This record gives sequence, C-alpha cells and structure tokens, in this order.
Amino acid sequence: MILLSDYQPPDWRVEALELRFELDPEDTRAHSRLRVRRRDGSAPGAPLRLHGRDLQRLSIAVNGAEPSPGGCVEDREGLLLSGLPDVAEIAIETRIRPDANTALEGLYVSGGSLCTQCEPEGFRRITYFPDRPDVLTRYRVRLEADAARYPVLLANGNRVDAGSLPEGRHYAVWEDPFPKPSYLFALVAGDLACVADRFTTRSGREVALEIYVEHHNRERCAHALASLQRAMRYDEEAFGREYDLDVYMIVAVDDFNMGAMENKGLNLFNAKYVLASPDTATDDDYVHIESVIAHEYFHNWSGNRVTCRDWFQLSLKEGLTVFRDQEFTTDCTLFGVKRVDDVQRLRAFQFPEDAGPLAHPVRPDRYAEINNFYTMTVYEKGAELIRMLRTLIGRDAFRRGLDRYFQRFDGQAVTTDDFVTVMAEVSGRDLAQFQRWYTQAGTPQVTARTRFDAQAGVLQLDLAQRTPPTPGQHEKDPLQVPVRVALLGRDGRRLSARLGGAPEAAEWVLELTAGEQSFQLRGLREPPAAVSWLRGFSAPVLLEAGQGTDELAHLVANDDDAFARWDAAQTLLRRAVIARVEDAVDPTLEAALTTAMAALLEDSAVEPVLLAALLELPAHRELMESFERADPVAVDQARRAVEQSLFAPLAERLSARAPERARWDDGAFTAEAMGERRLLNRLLAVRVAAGAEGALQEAARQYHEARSQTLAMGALAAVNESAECVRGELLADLEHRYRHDPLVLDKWFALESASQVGDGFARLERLLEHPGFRWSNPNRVRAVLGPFMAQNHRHFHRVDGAGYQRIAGYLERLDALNPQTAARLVIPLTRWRRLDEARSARMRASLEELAGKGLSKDLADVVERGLA
Ligand code: B3K
Ligand code: ZN
Repeated sequence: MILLSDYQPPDWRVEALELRFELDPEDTRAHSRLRVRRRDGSAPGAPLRLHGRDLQRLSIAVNGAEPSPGGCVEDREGLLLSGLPDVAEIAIETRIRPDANTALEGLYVSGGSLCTQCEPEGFRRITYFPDRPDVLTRYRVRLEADAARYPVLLANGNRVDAGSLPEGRHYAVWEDPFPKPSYLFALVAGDLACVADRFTTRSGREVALEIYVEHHNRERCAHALASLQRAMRYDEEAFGREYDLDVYMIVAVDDFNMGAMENKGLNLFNAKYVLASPDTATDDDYVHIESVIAHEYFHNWSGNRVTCRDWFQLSLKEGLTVFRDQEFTTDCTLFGVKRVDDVQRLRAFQFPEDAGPLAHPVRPDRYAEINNFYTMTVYEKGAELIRMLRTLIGRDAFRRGLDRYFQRFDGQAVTTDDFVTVMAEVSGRDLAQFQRWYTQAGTPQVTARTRFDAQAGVLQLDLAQRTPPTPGQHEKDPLQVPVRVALLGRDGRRLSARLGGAPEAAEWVLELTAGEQSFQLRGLREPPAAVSWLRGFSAPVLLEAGQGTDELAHLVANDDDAFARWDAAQTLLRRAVIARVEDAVDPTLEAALTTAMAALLEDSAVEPVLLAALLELPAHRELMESFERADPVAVDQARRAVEQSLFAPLAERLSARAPERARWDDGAFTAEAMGERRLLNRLLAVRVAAGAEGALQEAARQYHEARSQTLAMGALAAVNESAECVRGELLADLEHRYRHDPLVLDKWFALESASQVGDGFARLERLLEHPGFRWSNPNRVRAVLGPFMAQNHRHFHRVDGAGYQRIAGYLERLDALNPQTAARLVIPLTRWRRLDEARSARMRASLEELAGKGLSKDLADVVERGLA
C-alpha cells in the first residue's frame, strides 16, 4: 500500500537524459544516459532509486565504470544505486520485446506501429529511471529503425536531426526543451499518413499541427484537426494559455487502454477519439472527439507545464482539465445542454462510485495500484470542485487565480493544496473548510425545506447536510456547499428578494457550511410558487427538497435554468419508477407527467436539444441508487412501464413534434442540427418504447434512408429491445456493411451484447467467437462485455448467477493479457450490496471465486476492495 503520508521528495535530481532506441518489435534496445545530482538537503548517502519492470538489463555503468555488486542492487522495484558521488553519469542498456507486451503499458505494438503509454508508471517498462512525477528533466531522444517498415519516427518536442543509416535503417533525433516527468514521454514508429495544418498563436508563433493515422483513414481527420484549432484558440481566449512548441502531433492507434494521452507535444489517441466522417460517426462521437482533443491539448498547461507532485494529486491535473474541457464544450458546441449531459454522467457513474465499496476522496490518501484511481471521482468530481471554487470566489478572482497558479508553478510538480492556496490568496477568502472536499469521500446528502411568512414577506430556507460513511471514513465533517437558488412566481417568472444585507436580486448562492443552517429571503411581495434549487448543479450533492408534484411541474414548465428544469422532470420521473418498483403505481403522478410532457411538446419555445433531455427517464444505473437493495430486472421493467404509460397517450403529439428528417440528415456539426437530430432520435425511441403504431417501420425507414450515422444509430438503438424481426435485419445489415471498419463494428458488437431479447448468452458466445473479436483489443472487449453488464439486465442479472459467473470467467482470461482493462471491467461485479439478496449472494460468490485465481495486482486490488 502506498500512503500519501509517506511522501518524501526525491533525493536525486536528473539534470539531463539522453535516450537512444534501436527499435524492433521483437528486440528493442534502449540506451539511456542520465546525469544525476544529489539534491540539496537530501539525506547524506541516500541511494538513487531507479524503477524498472520486466526489463532485461544488458549493461550499466556509473561514470564509465561497472558498479560494484553492492553498489547496484536489483529488487522488486528496480535498481538501487548506492555509494554514488554527488554528481554522476549513469549509462544503462536494456532489452525489451514490444510484441510480447499485451498490457499496453510501456512500449508496445498496435497495428503495424510501435507506440508507448507511460502514465502513470509505464516508463519503467522501457528503461530504468526514477519513474515518479516529481522528477523532471530535459529529454533528448534518438530513434533508429527500419526505414521501410517505420518511415515515421516521432518523439516529444522538436525534431532536430534525421538521416539514413546503413542496412535500410534511418534515424530521427527529438529534443524537448521543457523539463518533464517520465510519464509524459512518448515515441511512435510506424508507416502512417500525416494530415497537417497550421496554427498561429496570439503572439505570432507558427505551430505545425500534424495528425498521424493509418493511410486508409486519412480522410477522417478533418474534424479532429478543426477541433484542435478551436481548442487552441479557446485556451488563449478563455484561459490566456498559449502553445509553446513548434509542432503539435496526434497519433491515432487502434489498441489503447483508455481515451487518449497528453504526452508533451505528441498525444497518443485511441483511434475512436480521432477518426470521424458523418457516415461512420454519430454526433455524440463528434462531440466526444472534440472534447477529448481539447482535453489533451489543455493538459499542455494543466498537467504538463504544471504537473503533479505525486499520484495522490492526480486530480490537480485531471479535475482542472476536465473542468476546462467542459467549459470549452459549453461555450463552443453544446451550450445550455452540456451541463445536463455532465450531471447525468456524474449521477450515473460517479455517485454510485462514491456510494460503493470503491469510494475514495478526490485526493486519495492511499492506493495499492494507481492505475485504478483514474476514476470518475478524481476526474469528474474533481472538476465539480473546481467549478464550486469558481462559484464561491467569483469568475474574476478565479481567472486571476488561474493566471497566478500557472505563473507561480510553471515547470514544477505541485499539489491540490497549492492550487486551493492560490485561489484563497487571490480572493482573500478562507478556503480551509473547502479543502475537505478533497479529503472526504462520499456524496453529501442535502435536505431543504422552506417556510413562507406572508405577512413579513420572508421565505425561510432550512438546509441540512450529511455525508454518509465510506470505506475507511466513518465520521464526516460538514462541507462548504454553494447552493444556487431562485424563486418562481405563479406566472413562471423569477421573483426578486434580498438575502441578508445584499441588494435585491433574482438568484442567490446560499453557502451552507454547518450541519444545519437557515437563510432568509426578504422583501417578497407574493408567495413563491416554486423554488428552483441547485441551479446549474452548483454542488455535487444529492438534494432532497420534498417538493410536491405541482411545484415540480411548475418548474418543468417554466424554469429558465436548463439544469433545474430538467432536474425537476427527473425527480417526477424517478418517483414514478420507484412507485412501480414498489408495486404502487401512482396514477395521479403519471397523469401529471403525461400532462407536463404534452405541454412541453406543444411549447415551441423549448429548444429541441433540451426537449430531448426532458423526455428522457433517469438511467437504470442511477435508479438503482435510489434503493438500499433492488432487483435490477424489476427496475428495468418498471422504467420501461413508466415510459410506456407516459408516452402511449402522446403518440400523435410525438410524431407531430418530430423535426423533418430529410432536412437534418446531413451530419452538420452545429448545435442546431445536432439538437434536431437528438430530438428526432429521442422521439423515435419513445414512440417505439410506447408501442406507437408504425413506429418500428419508421425506425427501419430511418435506418435505411439515413445518410448520417446519428440517424442510423438512433434507429438501431430504438429497435434494439424489440423482439420483432426488424431488429435482426437492421443489425445484420450494419454488420455486413461495416465488417471492415473497426469503430463502426464496435457499435454493432455493443448493440448485440446490450440487447435483452432472445437468448443473450448464446449471442454473447457468438460475439466472442466472431472473426472480428480479439481479446487483445480493448475497444472490442469493452464493446462486448461493457454493454452486457450495463444494459443486458435480464441476462447479466439472471437469478441463478450464470451471468456473473460467465463475466468473471472472461475477466480472468482478459486479466492474463491486459490487467488494466480487466480491472476496469470488473467494477459492475463489485455492486453486489445493491442487489436483492439472491442476486447479491451470487454476485459476491463470483467475485470471491475470481479473487482466488492468482490475479494481476490491478484486478486483485479492485476485487479485494469490492469484497471488503
Ligand atoms: N492522463 C491520461 C490518462 C492516463 C491513464 C492511465 N491509466 C489521459 C487523460 O486524462 O487525459
Ligand atoms: Zn486528463
């Protein structure tokens, strides 16, 4: 177990690093030369730790001589060099086999290329080095390889030399002028097409932008390139951040453990987040590509120029960078609905994490395997903390704080405390209590009640907070929670009032800091018809305000805050599903919902994209969190039953509201067009779910006529739970048409695996035997196993536990190849506490069985915490 409290600064600095690679998939030689210097103030005689893993060491020399046996000791972590003078030059040669590397960490083979993934601890699989983020140094890298097989040779920084070598080989030399930690190192060798453009920074620096892909994909890079240019401009305008090298490169590979990696000047990307054309990528894919491209670009400052002192500080770069990419997508692409999308994701994924056995603080204080801490909590909840800081200190102070943070810590490896300290400094506010958000796990539960004194014109708001216990943290302290509120009058407009001594306003941020606290809004001339709580989702909490159906319906009809309006609808919908799960159908509530939905469908002022969100029921994963324990199949059925009962009476209105299909079927990447397509698909899905006449045929037509993949996929998603033969026909067509296109084929795999109709087990087996299935490709494995667990409730949650057993078996097999991906996919099996007793026992039994199998450290860590 690694503890934050054990942190010690490094005893040695690395002043410069030269690397020379003789690249070959079966036998790569890495020659490394480090100049090290004992750090002032380090313990006298402290040895130098070089991390190393699965390396074959061919030679080592200290100042030109072989070290004595006692001076160089090999242990589980790597090498320990002792008796060194205060300055030394260390030369090491290692041998590695990229083609045998299925973990996809370190140097490995994807397609015909050699590529690397070093964050967090992959560099130690390439060569011996102090592989920790607080050791920053300048890199000079020389790559040598066969010229025909690997015509493209890339590393970080600027290319300073290149040329040919005997025997058909060639070389390139790259220098990165910015000191960096080893996790940001990257190299690529391959036969790749380069799609290029330029960007001129605001100070006039010319930057070459280059995207490298397999030759047949060169036509699919335009969107990624344009996204990069938008992100670069936005970072200058919104955050004052400018790019700093002569070239910015992105390489797309098919085999990648996650989305992308922000290596300095040389990002590596899962091809899924680069390649797009309107017929092979949906609007959601376009939006994700744009946001991942932006995210990795934004890391150039929040992560690379200012990096993390240790991995406990991961959210320093990830929370801040997610916040930055969310802002970008809000301002440039999705506008009002982005917040709704993000909250939906947070509730469906982060809240369950925070409420389950894997809960951990945004800044964890211990870990067994750091790879398992790239979580929704560190990323998305981390971004919520940054957003709350901005809400609390105000936009201007926040922006000044960011400037000061980047300036003060440029070139350093720092902590989340350092970040918050700067924000406290610029705002003059005491943020000591706010720091608890970083150290305390669990989603706070906030309850809110109001009392109106008509005579005095005062509304009293009583708030209380409580954070439930999480593993290792039983007692919780109150947090500083910004609760943004407004009041709506009978006519649906906002009411003005005064909070404390502040001037009259129509929206307020209540700062809840105690366990229980009251606030007064004064000067109200009429009783509020509804309270609009937690506007813009001002804090990542579960808020329960005990509002009645009428009040919520009033918000659904009138609230001018998109999030709060949507949230009011979600609360009503959630209640309707919960009632059905508890066998207590609430006809009044369902009728009120139908009336509210009917009114929304008639209201032309509601933007299509928001309407699509308002018509959507809370996700199954989120609904499961409403119960101590629940039968997941029953929850799914109740959810479907509510959908049907709500929308069946609205069939005609739903068709009448549908945007004109031919007009929007062009794949244009504009907010307007994407909103219309989202609504089209949503209305189709709702009509199919409600069993509306002709809806299935309409879906088939939409699929066959679609020019944009958004509409084709919308049709497939709509029919995927239908037992009619149209489902099979459309899916067979998709598979046939795109059998040579891995990214589209992944979607076919995902649809097949998600569907609950027919024999899901037989289908799952066929998918695993499909000629296109490869255990070594994370995208494909995720496409098959992920949707089965997330959506195929009937099979995954079969009462006899057969679904759990199968998945556990597959994960054991996957673990032998790719521990990181296995450790991620096992998470649904850790949710046994939420299930009804029969299923709970069976899921737990599968997890226990898996625990006994000699697993990788990655998988064992999640399984053990899942059982604890
Ligand atoms: N920093 C990388 C994630 C690395 C994950 C390693 N298991 C991508 C990102 O967050 O931008
Ligand atoms: Zn990131």
